[in-house]
Amino acid sequence: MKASELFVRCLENEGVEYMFGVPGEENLDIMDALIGSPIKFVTTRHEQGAAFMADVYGRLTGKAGVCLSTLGPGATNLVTGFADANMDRAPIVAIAGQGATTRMHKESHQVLDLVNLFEPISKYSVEVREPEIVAEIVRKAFKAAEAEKPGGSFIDFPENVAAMEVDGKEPLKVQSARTPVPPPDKVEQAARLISAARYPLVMAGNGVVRGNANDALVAFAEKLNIPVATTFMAKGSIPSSHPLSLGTVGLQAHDYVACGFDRADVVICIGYDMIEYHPYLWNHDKSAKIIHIDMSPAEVDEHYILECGVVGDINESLHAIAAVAEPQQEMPARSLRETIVEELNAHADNNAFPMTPQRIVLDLRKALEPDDIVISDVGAHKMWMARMYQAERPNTCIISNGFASMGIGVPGAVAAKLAFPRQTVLTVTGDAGFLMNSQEIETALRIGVAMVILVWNDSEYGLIKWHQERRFGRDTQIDFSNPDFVRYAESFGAKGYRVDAAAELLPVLKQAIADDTVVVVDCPVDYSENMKLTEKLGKLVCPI
Ligand SMILES: Cc1ncc(C[n+]2csc(CCOP(=O)(O)OP(=O)(O)O)c2C)c(N)n1
Ligand SMILES: [Mg+2]
Repeated sequence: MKASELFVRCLENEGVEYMFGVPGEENLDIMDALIGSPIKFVTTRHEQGAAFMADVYGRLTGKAGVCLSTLGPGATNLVTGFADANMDRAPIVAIAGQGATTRMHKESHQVLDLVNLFEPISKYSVEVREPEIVAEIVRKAFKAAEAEKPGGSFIDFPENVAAMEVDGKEPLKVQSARTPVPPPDKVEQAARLISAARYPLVMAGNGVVRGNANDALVAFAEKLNIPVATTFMAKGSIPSSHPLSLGTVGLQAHDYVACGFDRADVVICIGYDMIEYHPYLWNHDKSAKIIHIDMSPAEVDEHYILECGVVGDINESLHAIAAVAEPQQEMPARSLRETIVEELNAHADNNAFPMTPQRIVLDLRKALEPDDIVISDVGAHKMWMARMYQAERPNTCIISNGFASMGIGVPGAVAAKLAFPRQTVLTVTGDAGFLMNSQEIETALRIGVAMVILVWNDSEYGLIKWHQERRFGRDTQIDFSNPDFVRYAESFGAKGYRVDAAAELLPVLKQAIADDTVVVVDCPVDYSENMKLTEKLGKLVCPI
């Protein structure tokens, strides 16, 4: 068998369903070995699209998403999507063909040191130097990518090694380590702190979703009567409609939920990652007593000094602590929750056009079922989605908040629909982020994947304008003009609709979902709401 064939057998052994990528010269042997394999190859129109597809596939399934490129420019095009997965804790394995080992010691056409290029953005970056090590490398790459905290593995595969014969080797058994149970003394200490707390608050992060601890989180909160705020990447880990939910934290401005953190004496961080929401933003005076419950130890930060760290399986930790801690007699954040819910629904009947961000998010929620998946791109629209979209289930509102790269929306939606074909998949994107990877509309249509692309049209880099206005009171270099998005969609063979009045959005979204193909919805947005929010939150008097 050739090394490339063994390589593909190893990928099959890992349970790989899809491989996203662009064929090239230096991966000819790998592409050929895929013929007849149960692995479905999805040919994309840009390697960045392939990497974002692998990113979102990994985040939604917990199994590493796989992407492939050729050497040099193909591999550099993978970098952004790959780094996004790595910093968002999504398991991903990227493979690049490479020039032959006989020309890697000198200046040579398209040859770059890819192992070093990927080193700082991966957990494991390696070159296949000999055919005999293929099975070990593939197993190690998947193990590293999928182990807590998940991230990226990069495999550089020189073309002459891929073509070599290898005898007597086969894929290695897939084994995954179980997260150990937390130490009993730590459970007791956490329970004591919680029992003595006067105003405890939970901050749930993406670790809860990765650790499948959503039900345990809700049971913990209910048993102890403690309110829960989630980070952007943990939306839905407690249903937004739950009476103990305080919505989403992470907006840098002092939002309503931040009032809860101002008051809290004990903050219980569960699966929380400071990459999303820096502790100085919610523990500026370092007065909070922090309990860290996660699968891995806490990162070091002067604003994140622990009172108690409970490291182990999150389900086990939550059950064990809830069994012994004393519940709070009342939920002091009740009035805060009431204010937050009122704020979430305030624009339901706002007919202004261009539409307010708040009304767009509310109509979007009405158009989608609780299990449907929405993927946000990155921009001002992401802030509004994070703040206001009411997710009822985990992994139904995907937001990149580690690396936070524009361009994830369209390719991410392709992967989400492949992973969950029965759920409606919709991406919310800015007009700038949309054009960064809109070429993947062709991929989606070619492979028969339906999705709705809701473009918030402001002809600007809206988030940057928001920051410029906030900091300097004026803006610069953020305007651009857009193509006609309806005709652009139609030129691919997709459908396109333009929203011309606020009352049209909901029926247009319902129609777009029913169309069951790729549909672009062009929705003008009024971002004067951005600065209004900044001003309102600047003057916020806490309701508690
Ligand atoms: C790849 C990448 N480039 C630049 C940025 C910085 N950035 C964040 S949001 C943003 C503007 C996004 O504009 P648009 O997609 O139109 O969304 P809007 O803010 O208007 O909703 C920029 C340039 C980024 N996060 N990712
Ligand atoms: Mg924009």
